[in-house]
Amino acid sequence: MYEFIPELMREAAKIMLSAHDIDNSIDSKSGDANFVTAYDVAVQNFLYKEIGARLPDAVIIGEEADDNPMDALTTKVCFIIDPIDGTTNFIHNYRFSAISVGITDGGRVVYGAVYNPYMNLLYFAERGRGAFVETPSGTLPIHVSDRDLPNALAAFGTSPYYREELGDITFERAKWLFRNTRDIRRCGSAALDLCTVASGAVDIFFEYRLSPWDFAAGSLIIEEAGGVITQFDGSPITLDKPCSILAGNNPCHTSARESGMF
Ligand code: 2AM
Ligand code: CA
Repeated sequence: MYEFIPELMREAAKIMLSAHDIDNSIDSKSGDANFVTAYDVAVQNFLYKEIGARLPDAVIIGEEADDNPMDALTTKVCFIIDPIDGTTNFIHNYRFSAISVGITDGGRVVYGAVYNPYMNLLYFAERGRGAFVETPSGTLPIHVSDRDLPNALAAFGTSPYYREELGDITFERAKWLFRNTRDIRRCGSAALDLCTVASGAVDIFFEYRLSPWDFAAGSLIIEEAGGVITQFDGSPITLDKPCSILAGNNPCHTSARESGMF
């Protein structure tokens, strides 16, 4: 059932790589810095069409869809798709964005794949079978690091679309991590942030509010890579609505939680 997905994502990414005149393809959604381009829509349409052709009964939830069948999450096999995660990077030609495809069964993520076409890295995981990255020189297993917080590299997202509400409290936590780790990073794609945690480059990541398409695939990739992903208060992430995300290796996730900052 999953085998065709990586190939489909590589095909869809050609639409991203062919992008030109992106600034003129922007349409802004509700909220600050919440952009969608004609390319987001084209990648999503391509994935809907191709998945629908192979699995006519598949339920698909996509960031750019007008009306998502969230009710189906608990009962059906669902695809949760972010056609371009890191849209602001994409608009600026920062070349750090990804396609994210998660599959849920009975409300649990059972497969996830995140493809960064600029680096040609395709991260994927199937529940119970570990996490891997397909690189130009072969497929490698990935694992979270074992660094503790003082030796950690920390990453965070700024929730720019809720900057009035979440800006200050986000940067307070980022400042705390800056003081208590080796350094901090902000890459602009939550799906890729989760993959950098899964592959052990980054040790702890947080963002105040993300949507299921940002983290569905990455959450399984982290768990299968031996990491932990929860909301700030330690409760399970929600696939049917936005939530906070705290993800890391076990020691860093535990230290962050015990600090009282999250
Ligand atoms: P996007 O690029 O697909 O929009 C940036 O901080 C991260 O937050 C990106 O992964 C971005 O995904 C995501 N994001 C953007 N708008 C969002 C919104 N309204 N709600 C939740 N997450 C969002
Ligand atoms: Ca997106």
